[in-house]
Amino acid sequence: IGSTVLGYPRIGPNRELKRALESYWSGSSDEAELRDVARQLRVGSWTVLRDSGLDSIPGNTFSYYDQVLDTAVTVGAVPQRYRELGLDSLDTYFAMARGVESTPPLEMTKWFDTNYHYLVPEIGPDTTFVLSDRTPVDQFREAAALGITTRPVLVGPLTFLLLSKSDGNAPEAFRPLDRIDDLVGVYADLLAELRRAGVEWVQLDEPAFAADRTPAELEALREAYRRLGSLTERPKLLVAGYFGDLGDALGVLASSPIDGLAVDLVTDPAAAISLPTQTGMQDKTLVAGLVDGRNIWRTDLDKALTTATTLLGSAGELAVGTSCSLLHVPYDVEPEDIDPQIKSWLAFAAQKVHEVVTLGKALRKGRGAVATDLDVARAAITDRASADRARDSHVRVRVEALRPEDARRADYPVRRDAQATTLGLPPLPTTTIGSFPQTTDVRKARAQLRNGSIDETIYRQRMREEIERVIRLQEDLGLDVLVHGEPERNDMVQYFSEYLEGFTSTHNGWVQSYGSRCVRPPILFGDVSRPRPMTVDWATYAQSLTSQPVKGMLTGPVTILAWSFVRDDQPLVDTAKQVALAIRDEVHDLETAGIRIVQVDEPALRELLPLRAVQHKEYLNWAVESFRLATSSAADTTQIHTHLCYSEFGDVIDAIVALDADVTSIEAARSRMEVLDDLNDVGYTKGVGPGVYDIHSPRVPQSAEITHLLQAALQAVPAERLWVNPDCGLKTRSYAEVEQALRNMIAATAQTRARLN
Ligand code: THG
Ligand code: ZN
Repeated sequence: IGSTVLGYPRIGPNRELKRALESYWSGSSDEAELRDVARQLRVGSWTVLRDSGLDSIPGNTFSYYDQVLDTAVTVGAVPQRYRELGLDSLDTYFAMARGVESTPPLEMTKWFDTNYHYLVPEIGPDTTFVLSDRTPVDQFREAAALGITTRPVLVGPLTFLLLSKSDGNAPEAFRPLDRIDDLVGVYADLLAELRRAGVEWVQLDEPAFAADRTPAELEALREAYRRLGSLTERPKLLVAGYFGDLGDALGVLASSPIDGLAVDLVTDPAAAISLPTQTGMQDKTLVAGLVDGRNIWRTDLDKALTTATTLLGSAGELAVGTSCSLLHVPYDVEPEDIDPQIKSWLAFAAQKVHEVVTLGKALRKGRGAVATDLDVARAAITDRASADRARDSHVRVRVEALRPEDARRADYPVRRDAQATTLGLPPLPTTTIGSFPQTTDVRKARAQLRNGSIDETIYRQRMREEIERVIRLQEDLGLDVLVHGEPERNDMVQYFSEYLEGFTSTHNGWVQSYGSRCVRPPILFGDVSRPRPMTVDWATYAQSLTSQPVKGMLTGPVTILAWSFVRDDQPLVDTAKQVALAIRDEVHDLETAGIRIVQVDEPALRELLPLRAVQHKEYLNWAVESFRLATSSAADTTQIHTHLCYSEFGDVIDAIVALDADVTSIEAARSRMEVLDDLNDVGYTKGVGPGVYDIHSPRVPQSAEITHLLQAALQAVPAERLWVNPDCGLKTRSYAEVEQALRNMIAATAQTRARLN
């Protein structure tokens, strides 16, 4: 294998796939046009990887939506409700991904602790596993026809089942993993077909073993690879475990009859020490994942080579690679117009491929063969390590001086009484989460500001007009706590990063989040501070228009970190404190400007939770502490809200209590208020706004439904503590839906209040 990468981005260097998909979905183009764009993207990636000099090129890394969904289709795990739609294969696939009028899509959730989302396969006792799609074979042939040999990448059978959920018909005790024997049979068929097509190596991704696994799951891993390894007709098997320490799975895989093992030495550097002691590696290829596939910093090639050298002799053959697929980084830093010094510290996918090639050559031919590349890399690493601009002594002094009491507010009853007096809200106060629909006018103004056809003054005027409209609408609807609607923000993390020192951003650094949706994570390169207020003008303008309280809207430190490329030269906890202080300054300025309620959102609180339970406590401690640091300067009379979404809260429920916000709004409509019982169980006694309708659906809830939910909520929470709000921001909805839904929400609240008396 020599040198390789475990995967490559697929959305297109200029998001060609996004455009082609959205055009196909809207009916503006046909299947042939979409397939043509897809083929060009594959050819483009293979060509780039071949020309870069990699020894082994990953194949089957293209996907129209998601690689887990692709795997489900390949093995025949298409639930009956999608088959019944009678659509052709591509549209059945998109129905599973996006839903159709009559049938909602598969559930979507986070791919481990990344910002990528996969579709959750549904597996039951009756799922018929059968090789149903030959895309991996076809794509191998497509590349081969161009003279390019690829190594097809598949989601491994264990990871596939461990990420699946039981389908609706499965008995309580059923686990998708119960079906491993049948599934391995289909993988055996696929491997045989790949072999017959001429495939030499396949890569089976098993990142599920970087998380805690039971002995039974490890046994299933051993048995599956014993079976696959024993097949007579198969390519060589490279199993890739990444995103962390493989624990006991490392030994299981090392002793399995597979041909290669890829390990992530970036998240688990200690594996470099344990690998040489593993029995079974002597007849295998070890792919040392030394180049970070998830972050955008240049690799310290000297250090990587030193690690690689210690591994020489610990395996039958040593190769170098990325820690994981490059799906999680943008394509190319070259065209970016980033400050040249910072740019010299960065490596996106194309640059990382070059790093891997350089490391491979250095190992094979000696450092002298790549002396220039090593010199350039060394200079950049040294420059970054000593760069003044990455350090701000004011920030450091301020962090050093922090005392525990800086992250503590007065006791809740004191705050509650003070806030009751200043705010004078009715029982069951109504509010929204913060954003209102982004109209075409608002988007247009932002685009015009970017391309210079309007100036800052006109832009701000347009935003003010929008804010005034949103305030009047909320007054008309009769909401109690108003918001300015956030017309000035596209992505909240992007918005804040543009104001903060220590961040830079890209023009085209898109990373796939799910399907055709992408994010452009800001790059956090240095000490963080807030030179000037970020939201105060908008919030105070909104407040000047109304006598109702207007909530200030901020994003919390954990979420800012989770959705940025963070520095790797200091612990995340140190960066979190700096970001927390910047938010703290903003909370203070909002308060001084007369804003009486400030919401600090932490939708990504669950997302950064480590894959291993032993690390949860340490993470949750600093995550909670940074939120409290951001919010604890607030006066007793200032009400702090937070909002959480996108997740199951079970693992972080104690942390929600520890955040010590005065009011927490939380996704709940779909789970029928169960989260309130969970909060009671852990002793939560503050304000809570369980979302009373699901904003992710275009469906407008009737007021009777909301009344029902409020009645259910009142079983768990007394009226003094209960807030009424949708379950997330309204940015992605239309005004027609939002107005009607909020009217119904207000009507339901009025009815419920009347019954209280
Ligand atoms: N911001 C960031 N990360 C996130 C979210 C976010 N990660 C988790 C979750 N939310 C992911 N969800 C989305 C939802 C919508 C889009 C992206 C991620 C989206 N993106 C636009 C697109 O692809 O067309 C581009 C947006 C832009 O122009 O900036 O719609 O909210 N950071
Ligand atoms: Zn939300």
